Amino acid sequence: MTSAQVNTRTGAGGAIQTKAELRRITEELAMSTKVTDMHTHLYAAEFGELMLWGIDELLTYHYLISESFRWSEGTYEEFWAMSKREQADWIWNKLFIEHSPVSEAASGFITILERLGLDVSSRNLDDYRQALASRTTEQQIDAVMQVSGVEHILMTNDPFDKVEREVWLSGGGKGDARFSAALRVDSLLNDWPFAVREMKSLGYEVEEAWTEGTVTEVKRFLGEWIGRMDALYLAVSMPGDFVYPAQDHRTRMIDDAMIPVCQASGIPFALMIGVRRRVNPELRLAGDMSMRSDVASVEALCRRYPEQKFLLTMLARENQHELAVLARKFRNLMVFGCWWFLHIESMVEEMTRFRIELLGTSVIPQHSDCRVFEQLIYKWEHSRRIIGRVLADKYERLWDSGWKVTEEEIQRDLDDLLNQNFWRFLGRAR
Ligand code: FIX
Ligand code: ZN
Repeated sequence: MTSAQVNTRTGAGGAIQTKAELRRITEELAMSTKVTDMHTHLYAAEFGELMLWGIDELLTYHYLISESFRWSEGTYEEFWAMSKREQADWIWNKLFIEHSPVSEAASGFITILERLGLDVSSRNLDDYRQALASRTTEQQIDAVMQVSGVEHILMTNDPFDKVEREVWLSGGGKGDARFSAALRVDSLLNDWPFAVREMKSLGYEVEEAWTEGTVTEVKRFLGEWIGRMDALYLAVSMPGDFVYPAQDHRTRMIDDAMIPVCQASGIPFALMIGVRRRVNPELRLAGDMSMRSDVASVEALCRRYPEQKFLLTMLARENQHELAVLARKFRNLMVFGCWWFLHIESMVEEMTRFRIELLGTSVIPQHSDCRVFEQLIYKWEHSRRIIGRVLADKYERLWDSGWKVTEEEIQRDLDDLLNQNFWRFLGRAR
């Protein structure tokens, strides 16, 4: 923001006159500051079918699928046999018509409709479908980024996904400067036999035994894909029982291959810890559960590799405070986001509050984890409101003691939280 813009908000001189004005400005800037969304499952338009958007994709979001089944006595097979449009109709009836859409994900859909200028009061799903039908993917990306104030999006990129791999191997994937890649390596750590088969089929000479040759080839695989994607970080999600160090495959993979490659490429390693996959396999993607994790394993990694940066989020509420305390001890640790089941207003409020109380503004308070493009609208709007409120409370406390933050300082702090902390941690300050 330029100082000219700053002055229009506060009047002459840019000084904030009252506590009410301090709160208003903070909350307004929290809503309008541009965001870097550092973990999503969104794609640029050139990824074709992987780029999900529109009413039916929104309604069949896996968060809403699991919520709908709470109201159903039908079989899972019946649901999965339906077309996407039928599934969307079914979910709409269960969560929006037969019951009120008060959950975070359901109310988020209403926020999206409203911000897209659709008549929420009509409750006419076909009208909503119709209204979006004439848009192109590119137009919708532009419109949603504009409405949500999201300026830059990190994708989640998996070379073992056939559709995605073709885009990268044909030289695509980097055509839209608003999107960057993150190399996702879950199966290398969590399903090694599968990863071996996949890497072999791509021409890497690996075997299940942890031989010197395999280590060399895994490093070559990681290095080549980081280069091909210009990946900004290496990422993995881990179950809560991940322990480091241990006499196991994960520790060998991290020590011998992943950390050396991250260091050679100068990129952080992002760990998302605390997911128990498929506790109800019938729900497919919606069947994952949260699980408490071992913060001491993160401590061991940060201590052992002080030159390596770690981006860290955990899924269990019970781990959050300890993780924030750990970030006070290790500057190579950046805590980020309120992940998945924590991305609900009460948890965002609680976590944002104590993270700021423990770490000041040196944290990345949120990422969206969106899978469907328009979700950027609600996920960021709901979180921005909370971040603004928490920050305003803290500035008011300072005001009472005679420390008056200026509008420029508020803008700087919000820019750090929503944008710069990520880029600075990467060593790519913008
Ligand atoms: O592992 C992840 O990146 C998770 O965020 C996803 O697997 C999960 O399905 C999700 O969409 C959570 O928001
Ligand atoms: Zn995710």
